Parts: sequence; structure tokens; C-alpha cells
Amino acid sequence: MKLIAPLALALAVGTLAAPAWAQFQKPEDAIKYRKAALTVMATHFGRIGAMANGRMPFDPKLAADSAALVETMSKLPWEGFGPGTDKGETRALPEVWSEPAKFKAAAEKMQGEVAKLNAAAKTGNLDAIKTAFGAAGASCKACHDDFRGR
Ligand code: ASC
Repeated sequence: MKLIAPLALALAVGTLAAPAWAQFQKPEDAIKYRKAALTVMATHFGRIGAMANGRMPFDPKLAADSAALVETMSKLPWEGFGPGTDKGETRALPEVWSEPAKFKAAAEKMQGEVAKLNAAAKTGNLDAIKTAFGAAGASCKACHDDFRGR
């Protein structure tokens, strides 16, 4: 017991101190993770879009549930862009790693817009949702234009 407790503590501290990208076993796992997070986000964002664009009847609860999920998901992809994850099954451009401050700013812009979309969806006001959806979509597109290849 006397030996195990400090060892366990050292392990726990080591784990917590490791950068987030070290949590993936392989670069492919990080790439899969970030794509999965973005796919789930896009799915729920698309449902809000369908309501905002009148392709689906407006269901305030569905919109609010989707927006809450979108906000949660918007926080996840970024740890999947660690060192060594620029090669493989990915369209991410080299600029993600060569212009990290710009990439971070684009990611944070999107997260801010998505948080506003979630706030708008909570009100149940379709016009507010439409406005916030447009701004959030523009922030998705801006990041794709600069950091995602075809
Ligand atoms: C979506 C989706 C995106 C963004 C982007 C906005 O619904 O999946 O990636 O909107 O197309 O221009």
C-alpha cells in the first residue's frame, strides 16, 4: 500500500498533465475522432437548417435539442488535430498546423456562433434561430475555405 499510493498518484498526475492529443493511441484514431465529432455536429446542425429553411416543420424542442448537441460537439474536434495527424484519411490542409493561431481563431469563432445559436434555440423564436443559424453556417464555411481541401 505504501508504495502503490504514490505510484498511482504519479500516474494520475502524468495523465492529467499530458497534452490532449496524447490521449489517442495512433494518429488515425485522432483523425477518426475529429471527423466523427464534426459529422455528428453537422447532422444536428443540418436539422436546424432544415427547419430554418422551411424544409422541415419547425419543432422548437427538436431545434433546442439539436442546438445543444451542436454546441457540445463544437468543443470536441480540436484535440484531434495534434502533431502527426496531418497525413492519412483527411482533407485537413497543412495550414491547420502552419497557421495554428489562425486555425484556433476560426475554431473559436465557430464555437461562439454555435453558442449563440444554442441561446437562440432555447428561446424557441424561429426568426432568432434563422439569424443565428446563418452566422454559424458562415463560420463553418470560413474555416472550411481556409483549412479544408477538396
Ligand atoms: C452545414 C454543414 C457544414 C456547414 C457549411 C456552411 O450544414 O455540414 O459544414 O453547414 O456547409 O457553409
